Amino acid sequence: MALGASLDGANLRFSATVVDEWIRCGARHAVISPGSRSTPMALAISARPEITTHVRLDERSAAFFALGMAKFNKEPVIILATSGTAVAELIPAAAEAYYSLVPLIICTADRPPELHGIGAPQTLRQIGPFDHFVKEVFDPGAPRNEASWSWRSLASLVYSRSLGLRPGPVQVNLAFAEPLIDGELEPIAPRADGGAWFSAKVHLGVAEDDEIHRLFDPKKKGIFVVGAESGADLSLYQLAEALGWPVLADPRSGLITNHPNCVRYPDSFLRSGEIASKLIPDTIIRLGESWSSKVLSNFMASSAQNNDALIVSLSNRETFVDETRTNRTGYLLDVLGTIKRAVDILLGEGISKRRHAIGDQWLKLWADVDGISSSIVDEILGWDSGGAGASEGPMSEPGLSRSLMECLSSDDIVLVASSMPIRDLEWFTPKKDGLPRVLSNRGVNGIDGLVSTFLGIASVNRHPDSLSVGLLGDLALLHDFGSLIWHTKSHPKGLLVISDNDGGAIFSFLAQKSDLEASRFESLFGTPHEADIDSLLRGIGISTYHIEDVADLVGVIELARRSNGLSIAIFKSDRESNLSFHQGLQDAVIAALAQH
Ligand SMILES: Cc1ncc(C[n+]2csc(CCOP(=O)(O)OP(=O)(O)O)c2C)c(N)n1
Repeated sequence: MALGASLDGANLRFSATVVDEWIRCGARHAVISPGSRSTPMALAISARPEITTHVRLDERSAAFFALGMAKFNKEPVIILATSGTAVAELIPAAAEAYYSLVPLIICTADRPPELHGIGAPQTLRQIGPFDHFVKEVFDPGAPRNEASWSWRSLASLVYSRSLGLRPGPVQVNLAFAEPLIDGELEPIAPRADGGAWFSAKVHLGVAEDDEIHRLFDPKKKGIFVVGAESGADLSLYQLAEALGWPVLADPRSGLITNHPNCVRYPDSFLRSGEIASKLIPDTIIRLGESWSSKVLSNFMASSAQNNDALIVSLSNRETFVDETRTNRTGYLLDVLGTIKRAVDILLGEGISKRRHAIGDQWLKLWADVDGISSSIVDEILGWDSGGAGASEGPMSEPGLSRSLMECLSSDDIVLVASSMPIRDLEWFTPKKDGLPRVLSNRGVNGIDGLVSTFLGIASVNRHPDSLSVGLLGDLALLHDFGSLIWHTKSHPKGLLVISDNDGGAIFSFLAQKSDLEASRFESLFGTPHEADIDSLLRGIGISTYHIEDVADLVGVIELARRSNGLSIAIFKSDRESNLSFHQGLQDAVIAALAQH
């Protein structure tokens, strides 16, 4: 059916072909923000039932929403925005996606070249705004039927470039000449077998056996430090067991377990210089992204600088974390295959039996201080790891993070904000099996776009037994409050937990807090918001729950599980007591360690 005055039909035929090809590549979700110039692509996307089309007015929210979906599914999501400032609104999410290696296909509708530089409305230079935040910019120019032979190749190349060894955003600038609706949405023919026109395959190798012997030397005192997206799985513990090395795993790694080699509280016990000096390793094997703990990264750096520890990163993505510039080698390889091969080699050689003299003592040193730290953290946060569960009483911010991890299951998912929540979660998540999956926007650590990222995650988390939970500060909520005002009746099922300490608690932990006079600190850093969050939410039809203790949290989680929509729970805290609570907790751990 003709959709409008027919010219040569290239706009719609091009758009229909590109979308058809993306579907053949695997695309399942698109987020569209309204605008006129993007019409051909908006019509092409929304015409296809294989793609779930999400419409979001605010492009900044739209892009973060797409980011959340892409993070959750680890597959590219299409974003479509119109020309002009709409394009610039996509930059924050593109930056986060670029640095956290999340695939996005960012389509920016544009006017054709002849309308640039002459004062045409809503027209700006669209090649360049993303600068370093996209892997590649595709600018095929206004669609021409003579170039239709290239359209499927273009689309599949765009898709595959968003993936690969370094997934990330790509931009496709779509110049459309008028009439925008110029014919029919009829794609040109696909490949005869119906498959994608082009796909890129990546095959990473396993480390050579002699390399494995050098890396995983049971005569050495080694540690594994594991963060998000490590490429490893629980078989790492077989290797750690064979070597007698501890595994320092953060909640985002998905590798915290009850295994004896799992070490959970390095941020607490490495604050003691005396303890840290006894734990200096010969070898540090880093897997995945960095932790937020400065204590841990300083420990690794000083082990390398002062004691010649060898730091090696293993990665199956084209990126190596090295926040203190102390890595000696980075290996781009099949991480899991290498771990499994190392286990075979070490067990085959009976290494695990021979290493006892070093390995057992070395592991015991770590396990002992971790155990002492654990008992103090448990006691102060009111949790009995022995099985009695939570004690009664008011909760702290660390207690909130800890309790959340205790109360959720491995089917659930948590998006954690990059201010205090990620630190509390990293530092106080218990050592136990069956923890939820944890995601965060740690590419560039923005406190922006977190509500939209959460809504994106929740909207694709369709597992009936899974609850999506977001743990955010009050400023992060208010920063992205606009995302909540749309589609309030169709928000996805999920629970947002807001730690409301009336401002940015994280700044209380910095030197600015002690160096500046209180009023200056408050106005520049603490930034109390003076907003009545309950009323704001009520105003858009969302009622809130309040959490004061673990029982409240358990109740709210149960309600959220039964609800089909968005639940928001607020935990009222204050920044001063949060600071002293943290200090008291760390002091208590150090004091307990000193007694042993
Ligand atoms: C987009 C952006 N702007 C500013 C910052 C700097 N910043 C880091 S944390 C923070 C305050 C966060 O406050 P809140 O969300 O309430 O969390 P809390 O610190 O209380 O845990 C700010 C402004 C940032 N990371 N990202």
